[in-house]
Amino acid sequence: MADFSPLPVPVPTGLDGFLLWPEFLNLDQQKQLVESVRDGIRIAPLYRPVTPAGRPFSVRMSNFGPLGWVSDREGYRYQPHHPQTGHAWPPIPDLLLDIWKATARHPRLPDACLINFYDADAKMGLHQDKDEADFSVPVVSVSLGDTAVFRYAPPEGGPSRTVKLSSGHVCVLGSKARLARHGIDRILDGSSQLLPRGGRINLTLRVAR
Ligand code: MD6
Ligand code: FE
Repeated sequence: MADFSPLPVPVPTGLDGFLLWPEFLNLDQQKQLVESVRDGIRIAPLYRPVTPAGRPFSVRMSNFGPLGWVSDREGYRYQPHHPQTGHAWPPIPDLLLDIWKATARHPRLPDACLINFYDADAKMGLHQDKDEADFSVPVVSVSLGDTAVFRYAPPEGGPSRTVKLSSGHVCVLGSKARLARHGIDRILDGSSQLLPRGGRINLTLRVAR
C-alpha cells in the first residue's frame, strides 16, 4: 500500500473545494500507473466515443472498475461493460485506490475510473461531472504524461481561470467545487518524457452509484 502521509498542503486554486497537489506522485508511481493503464487497455481497448449529438470526442477513452462512463447516441451513463467488446472493465488498480483514500477523504470507495487519453491535438470542452448519483462524493483526478491546460469556473457561473496539470499532479473536485465547470483547453506537446510516444493520460475516480 502506497503511503501518502503526511498529505501535503494543496496549492491555492481560488475555488473552494478544488484541491490541487502538484507532483503528488513520484516518478516510480507514475510509471506504475502507466503500466496499469497499458495492462487495462489490453483488456478494454481505448475507443473514441461520440457525443449524444453524434460528434466524435477528440479524446479516446476506456475505464477501470465495476462501472465505466460511456457516451453515445443514447446519452451519457455508467455501465459495467465495454461498449465495443461487451466485456467487463478491468478492476481499479490498488495504487489508484490508495490515491483516492489519501485525497478524497470520503468513506466510500470509487466504483468507476474513466481513462482519458489525449494526443497532442485533443481537447475536452467545458463540462460538469453530473452523471453520478451523489454529488456529495468528490471526484479525484490523476494526470500522467504531457501537461494540460485545465480550465475551470465556479459551478454558479462567473469567470474561468486556468491551471497547468502536469504529470503526477492530483486534483479533487469536491464540496462546493464538485459541480465546477471544467475542461482541457490544450495539451503541451512534448512537455513530458513519461509516455514514449507522447500524449496525456487522465484518470478520474468517481462513485457513480
Ligand atoms: C482531464 N478532467 O483532466 C479532464 N473531471 O483530462 C476532468 O474532466 C475532471 O480533472 C472531474 C474532476 C476532475 C477532473
Ligand atoms: Fe470532468
